Amino acid sequence: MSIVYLALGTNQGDRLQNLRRAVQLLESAVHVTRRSAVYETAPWGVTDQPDFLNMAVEGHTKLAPFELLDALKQIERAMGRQETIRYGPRVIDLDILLYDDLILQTERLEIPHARMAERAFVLIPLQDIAPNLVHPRLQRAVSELAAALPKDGGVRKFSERITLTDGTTNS
Ligand code: PH2
Ligand code: MG
Ligand code: MG
Repeated sequence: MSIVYLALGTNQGDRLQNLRRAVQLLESAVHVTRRSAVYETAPWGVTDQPDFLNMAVEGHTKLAPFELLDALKQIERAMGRQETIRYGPRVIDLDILLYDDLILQTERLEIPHARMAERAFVLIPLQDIAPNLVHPRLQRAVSELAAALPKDGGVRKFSERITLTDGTTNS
């Protein structure tokens, strides 16, 4: 069993509902053990698009890294994600941030996620659930990386928790 941290993002349709659905669909691949709050974040990369909702989850998985990647892509497709421009709008984006202490650098998959240390929309949610987690390449805790971000990262709390249809929350 491996411990993984995933980032979720959405900026099309009913964004909160997209996060709920994604967390539920994730259970087929990852047993989710922690969920961050939900944050509304200014779009990064392509700025002329709607604001995102972002959150992070921790989970346990039996899947190997590339199997997990395939499972996440399948959930994205099941939720109606279309191929669009890089950094463009999307119904759901599911990214692997960390996978145990693994460092993996391939064309198709990079772990830890290549740009996670510069992104407030990743680090602020991740800090909710894993402040002391050490980034295996940078050898810095998530809380340290978050503290080093520029002050106005365009990230504000949107909702303390999401309620799933089974009534469970991340409180
Ligand atoms: N995802 C992107 C590009 N830009 N901006 C925000 N705020 N949140 C995201 O999740 C995001 C983004 C591509 O994955
Ligand atoms: Mg992404
Ligand atoms: Mg992605």
